[in-house]
Amino acid sequence: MRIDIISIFPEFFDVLDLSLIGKARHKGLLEIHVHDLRDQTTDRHRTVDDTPYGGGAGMVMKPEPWARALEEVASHGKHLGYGTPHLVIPTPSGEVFAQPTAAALADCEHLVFACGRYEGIDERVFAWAEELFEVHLVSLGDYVLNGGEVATLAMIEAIGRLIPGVVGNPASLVEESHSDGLLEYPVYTKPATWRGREVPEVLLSGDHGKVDAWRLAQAEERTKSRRPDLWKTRKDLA
Ligand code: 6GU
Repeated sequence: MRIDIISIFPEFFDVLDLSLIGKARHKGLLEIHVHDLRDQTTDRHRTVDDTPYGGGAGMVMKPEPWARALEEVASHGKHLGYGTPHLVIPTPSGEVFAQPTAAALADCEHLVFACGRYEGIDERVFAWAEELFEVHLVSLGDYVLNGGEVATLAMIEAIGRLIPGVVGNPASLVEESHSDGLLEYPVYTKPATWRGREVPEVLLSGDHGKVDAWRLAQAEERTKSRRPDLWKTRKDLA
């Protein structure tokens, strides 16, 4: 997979050299390129924002630097032989990003992340971009970040770990929270008694059938109490 990231803070993405994602890049499973939006400006101050039409607080990102940056990455991807690129625009007014979103994006050959700042990007850019990309406006949840950079890092981690070969043991992808609409069951390691607290007896029994049943019951109990929204969806589907 190839990922292009466009941002006015390219240094934000230095952390993508670390850990599993860093290793995946090293192994050639994942290619990530970061672009400075300001390289697409033509004025002396490298201006990317301007005041909003209609008035109001804050600034809006100008459309032209975005169009140039997006054209450049789309045309480069096409030149390299990738299929239609998918453009992900992190925004609190997007659709909520969840595990199925990560799984769908993990199947794409070419992803582009457009990190907005300030009050957002001129709305006309989104419809314009539909001519070159499949466009996804995506939110991490109901809270506000200062820009798309941190959201992009979170999404790249969620997507990247689903690419075959990135996570060492593929079985760990199957058992974790959200892979089946349930939160993950509680886990324990040695010692069996720690500061007066015991590991649940069933986990020491060696009876795999009983262990599986206990884990499922724990996952269900947890989902019911911590995430009644997920629990309801699961019951409605059943
Ligand atoms: Cl994707 N972007 C921003 N700026 N804020 C957010 C978000 C995204 N998701 C939740 N809050």
